[in-house]
Amino acid sequence: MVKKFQPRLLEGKWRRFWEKRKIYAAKDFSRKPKFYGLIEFPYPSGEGLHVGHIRSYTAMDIISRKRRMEGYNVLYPIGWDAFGLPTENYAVRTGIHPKIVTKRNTDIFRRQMKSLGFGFDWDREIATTDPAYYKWTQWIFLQFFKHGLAYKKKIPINWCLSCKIGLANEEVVNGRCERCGGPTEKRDKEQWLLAITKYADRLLQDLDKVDYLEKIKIQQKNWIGKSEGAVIKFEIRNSKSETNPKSKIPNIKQSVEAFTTRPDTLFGATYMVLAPEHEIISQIKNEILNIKEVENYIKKAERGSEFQRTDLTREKTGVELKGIKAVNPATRKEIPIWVADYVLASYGTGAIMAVPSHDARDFAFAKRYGLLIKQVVLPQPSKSQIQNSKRDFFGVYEGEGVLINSGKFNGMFSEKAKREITKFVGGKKESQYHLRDWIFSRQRYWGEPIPLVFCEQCKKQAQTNADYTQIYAEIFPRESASSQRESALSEGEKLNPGWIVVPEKNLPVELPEVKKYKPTDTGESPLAAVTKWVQTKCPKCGGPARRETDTMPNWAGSSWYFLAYIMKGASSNYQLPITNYAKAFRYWTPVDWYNGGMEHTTLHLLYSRFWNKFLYDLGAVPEPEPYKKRTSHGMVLGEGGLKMSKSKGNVVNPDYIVRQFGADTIRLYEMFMGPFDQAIPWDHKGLSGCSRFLNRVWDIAHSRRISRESKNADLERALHQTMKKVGEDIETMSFNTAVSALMIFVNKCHEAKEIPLKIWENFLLILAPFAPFIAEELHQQIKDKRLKIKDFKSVHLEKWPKYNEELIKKDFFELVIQVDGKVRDKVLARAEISQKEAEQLSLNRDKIKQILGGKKIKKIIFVPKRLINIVL
Ligand code: ANZ
Ligand code: ZN
Repeated sequence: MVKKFQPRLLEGKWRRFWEKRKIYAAKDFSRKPKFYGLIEFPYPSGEGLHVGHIRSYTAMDIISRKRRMEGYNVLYPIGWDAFGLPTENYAVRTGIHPKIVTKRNTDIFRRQMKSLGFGFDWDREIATTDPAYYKWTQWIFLQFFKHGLAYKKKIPINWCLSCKIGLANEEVVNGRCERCGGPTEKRDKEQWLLAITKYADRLLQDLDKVDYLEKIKIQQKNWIGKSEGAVIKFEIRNSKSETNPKSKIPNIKQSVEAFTTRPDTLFGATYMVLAPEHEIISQIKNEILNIKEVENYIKKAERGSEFQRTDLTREKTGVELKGIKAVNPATRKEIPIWVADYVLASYGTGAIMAVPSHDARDFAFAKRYGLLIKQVVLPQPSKSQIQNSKRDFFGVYEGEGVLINSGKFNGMFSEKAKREITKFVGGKKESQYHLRDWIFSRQRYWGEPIPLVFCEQCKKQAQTNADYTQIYAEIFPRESASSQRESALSEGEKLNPGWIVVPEKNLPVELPEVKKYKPTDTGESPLAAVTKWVQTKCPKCGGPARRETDTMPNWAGSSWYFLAYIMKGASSNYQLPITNYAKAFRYWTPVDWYNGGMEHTTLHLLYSRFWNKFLYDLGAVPEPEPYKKRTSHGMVLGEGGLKMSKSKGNVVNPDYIVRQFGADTIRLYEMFMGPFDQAIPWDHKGLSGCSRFLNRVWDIAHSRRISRESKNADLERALHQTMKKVGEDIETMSFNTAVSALMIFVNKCHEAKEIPLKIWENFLLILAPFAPFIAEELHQQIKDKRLKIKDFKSVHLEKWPKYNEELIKKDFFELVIQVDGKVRDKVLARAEISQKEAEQLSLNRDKIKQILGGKKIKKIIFVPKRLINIVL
C-alpha cells in the first residue's frame, strides 16, 4: 500500500526539526562567503498575510536556500513595520491600545509565515514599535538634527481631510490621499523636514554603483529630477508707459531671478511670471497699480494643490502686475510681469522667463491673454530664415535647434547658445532638482515621538548665545573648551531656535498612554492632550519646556531596518553604542539582494538610501549604498484580474490554502503562476495543478524502485538539463520556467519503472528550495533507514548539485553573440531556444550589456542553432 501524501502530517514535524537545529540562523562571522537576502518587512495589518507577501517571500526564500546550499553563510531576516495608520484607526474605533492590536496581528503573521516554511532567522526578529528599536530611530533623527539636516518650517502641506493628517508629496497620488483615496487640500503647518535634497546629487550618481532593475533606476532618476540650466537676473522698474501716482520711490531698484533650462531662448522671453507666493510682490506692493486684484488672485491661487496647479490640461489663469515691468537682459526691452499659479513657489526661483514660442505652458497662457509670441529657435532654418527675422509663426516648437531673431547669436546651435547667452547676460549655470525635502512630521499617535523639546528661555538665549560663548571663552579660556562642547548649540539648535535635543542617555522617548487616539481637527497630534507628558524640563537650562508632540512618519522605522537585523545578531537588545556594531556591519553590509514592491521605489527605497548615506557620512556604516541589487515582483491579483480587496470579496486566505493543499503547494503555485515581475490573477486551477505535481512526486518516491544499482542514461541527461535550467532560472527570477522544468522532469520519472538513486537524490536537492517540506521528507526516506531523526542531515544543508556540461551538450549549442556583426560573446543555449529567449539570454550577458551601454537597438537577427546579431 502506498502511503498518501498528507502535507499536514509532515509540516509540523519538519518545522520543529528546523527550528530545533536552528538551521536558518545566520552566524556572525564565518569563513564562508556571506549572503544577505532581504524582503520588505510587512506591516502587520488586521487582515493577516496577503498572498502577495508570499510571492516575494517565497522568491527570496528560494534564492536564500540555494545560496545556503552553495556554501554561503546566509542572513534572511524578518520583522514588523508596525507603526501606522490602520492600527491607529482601529484603536480610534475600538479604544484598544495599538500596542495590543499590533501584538495580536504580529502573532498571526508570525504563525502564518512559519506555516509556509520560510527560512527566516527568527532570532533576529525586530519590530519598529519596540522601544528598544525606536530608540535608534530617534537616535538617527537626532543625528540629522544635530547636523542641521532637520528643520522646522511653516509650509503648505497636503492635508487629508478624512485621515486628518499631513502627507508628504509622495503620499499624494493625483491629488488624493495615497492611503484612503480621499481628497486633500493645502494647509499651512509647522512641520519637521529632513533635508534629503542635500543628498540629491549623490542619490542620483550612486545609482551607477548598484544593480537595480533598469525601471527602478529610471523611476528614481525621474523622481530626483535633475534639470540643468541657468539662473538669469531680470531688472524690475516702474513702467514708463503706465504712470504710477501712488509710487513713493520714483524708480524701484529690484530684480527677480528666473530659473530656466533654455537660456538659448532668452531673446524670445516676452513676459515674466511670478508664483503667487513670490516675496517680491509684497515688497513692491506700493508700485503695483492693481494690487487689490493681484492680492485677490493670490488668495485664491494659494489654496490650490500642486497637482491642480501643474495640471497641463487645466486652463491657466493669471493677473498682470500693472505699473511695473521687467527688462529682458538680452534685448534690453521692457516686458510685462504676471502672477500666475502655474508657476510654483517651491521650484527653481519661483519665477520664470516665459517663452511662449517654445514652451507649451507659456504658449497656452500667451494665447489666452494676448501676449507677444516671438520665435527664436527653428529645427532647421534656411539661411534667409536666419537673416530675415520677421516670419510667420507656425506653432510651439519645444525642441532645440538653430537660433533666429536673437541678434548676434543668430545661426548658433541651441547647445552652444545656452552657454553663450548665459555668459552674455551674466547668468549663473545652475541645476535644480524636483526632489523636495521630506516632510517628517505626522500629527498622529502611533509613531515614534520626535525626541526634541521646545524651550522658550533657550530660544531667547540662542539669540544672544554667539556673543555669550565668546565672552565666556575670553574670561574662562580653560573651562570653556570643555564646557562649550556641552553648552554649545548644535547645528540643529542654531537652525531651530528654542528646539533642544533630548540627551542620548534619555532615549527612547516612549509613547505615553493616552485615552483618545483620535487626531484633532486643528491638526494637533493626540499627544498634545497628554499634559503631563508634554510638560517637561529643558535638558539644557533646566527651565520649563514642552515636548514635540508630532510623531515620525511610518517611513522612519523602515529607513534603517536592514541594519537592525545585523545589530540584533550582535546583541539581543541592540543597545550597545553604535560603534560596537562596526565589525558586524562590515561583515554583513551591503544587502546582497533586496526584493520588494515597485510602489516603494520613490518612497522607502529612496528614503533608506538617504539614511544609509547619512550614516555613512557619520562613519557609522561602511557602505555608501545599502542594497547591492534590487528586484521587484508583480502583484497577485484577485481571480478575474482585479486588485484583491475585502470589499470585492476576492481576497485569498493563505491559511485556508495551506490547510487544504499544504504549504509546498501554495509556494510552488505562486512561483509558477506567471513571470515573476508581472501582475497575475489568482487561479484556483493552477493551484490544483501544483498540488497534483507534488502528489506525483510523492507517488514516484513510494511506487518506483529507487536503487543505487539501476542506470538510466536518458533520465540522467534530463536531470542535468533540469539542474542547469533550475539553477539559472533562480538567478534570473524566472521561477515559473524553473517550476515547469521540474514538472517536465517528474513526468519523465513517472514513465520510468526504476530510478537511479543518485538521480532522485539530486532532483530532491533542486526541488528543496521550492518545496522544502516534501523535499525534506523524501530526502530522509532515501537515507539510511536505521537512522533516527536526530541523526538526519537536513536537505537544506546539503550541497547544491553541479550539472555536468558534457552530459547536456547534445541538446545544447554554442550561441554566438554578435554586436553589429562582431563576435562579442558565446553562451551555451538549448537547441530549441526561441528567438525571444535567445534575445533575452544575450541582452542579459554582462559583456553585452556593457557594450550596448543603453544604446538603441535597431534590430536583432537570429539564426537558430548558430548565432544572434544585435544591430545598433
Ligand atoms: C524658459 C523656457 C523656455 C523654459 C523654453 C522651457 C522651455 P524642468 O525641466 O522641469 O526643470 N520653470 C522654472 N521654474 C518654474 C516654476 N517654479 N514653476 C513652473 N515652471 C517653472 O523645467 C524647467 C523649466 O520650467 C524652466 O525653463 C522654466 O521654463 C519652467 F523654451 O524657462 B523654462
Ligand atoms: Zn532651555
